[in-house]
Amino acid sequence: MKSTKLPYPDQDEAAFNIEPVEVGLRKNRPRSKLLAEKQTGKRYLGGKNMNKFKNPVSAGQASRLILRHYFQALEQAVDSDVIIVGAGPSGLVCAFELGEKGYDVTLIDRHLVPGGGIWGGATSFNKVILQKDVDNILTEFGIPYQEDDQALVVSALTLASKLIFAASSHPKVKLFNLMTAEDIHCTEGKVDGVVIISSAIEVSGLHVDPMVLMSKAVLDATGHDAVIANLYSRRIPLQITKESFMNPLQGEEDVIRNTRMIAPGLFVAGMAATNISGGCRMGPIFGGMLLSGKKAAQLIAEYI
Ligand code: 48H
Repeated sequence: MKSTKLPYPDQDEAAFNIEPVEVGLRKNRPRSKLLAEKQTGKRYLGGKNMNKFKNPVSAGQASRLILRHYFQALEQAVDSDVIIVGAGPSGLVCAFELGEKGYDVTLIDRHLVPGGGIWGGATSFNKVILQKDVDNILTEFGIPYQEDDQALVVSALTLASKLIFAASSHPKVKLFNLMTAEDIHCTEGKVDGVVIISSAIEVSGLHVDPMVLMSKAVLDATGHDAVIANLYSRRIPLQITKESFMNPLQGEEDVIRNTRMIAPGLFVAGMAATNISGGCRMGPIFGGMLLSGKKAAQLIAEYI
């Protein structure tokens, strides 16, 4: 094997990975690293010092920081402008849009991984289809797409992760996963809060009391189950018509039309809107979900 003199005192072969490197392209890499890469034709990852942290974090420090920051966020969520229940496509888009408008948004989802029904595409084939009309929304969220046969094709994984990233990293949005909405708070007929419980407690069936987050408006974006709308209707009956047959051409327009306020302070979007107003199903076509989230944000902003 050809021996090469490397420019670092603590150099060792293990510091180089096996991928060939296009030397000279990474202009802002230090000259000495570039030289090392040029000599070996491999990416320089660092010397023996890689085995040590300059700023180690202890277990106690990690626990303290997690508790401090999580409960700081949860305490702020006790009073927010809008609570969105369900972080599927419609809820995520609505949360981001309201955050962009300057509202304090609390977004909760009962599952470990938000994203709702996006991840699996259609029957686990992880692509989703959108109308060309929503190319500007995909661009807004930095989601790459391919145009084919007069429609847009997107990776379900990219769509889910980009929407989650946009909402969860927005400074005005607080996203809590593993948090279940089990009831609603109502004052003089107006919905103004959500009763929450840790999903772990809900799943375990333990007898533990929940607590309440308050807001000026609540969005039911819980998908097919329309959980919040049904909780309301159990006390003050709404005229609820379950979703109709699969018909994407109609269903995609139904979901936008049915995105609305259904009781004072209570809004519906996405499949929840379809599932209380008798709209058609639409399968793996997602343009309507994104537009429903946008419309909900606009209606809620006008209301509060
Ligand atoms: C907290 C809850 C609770 C609760 C549920 O189903 P989703 O993806 O919702 P939408 O409406 O934004 O998108 C629908 C779309 O994914 C879909 O299913 C389509 C297009 N189907 C077409 C067809 O023909 O079937 O997400 C809802 C989210 C989920 O992440 C749930 O975990 C969450 O709501 N959720 N969160 N408390 N009680 N119930």
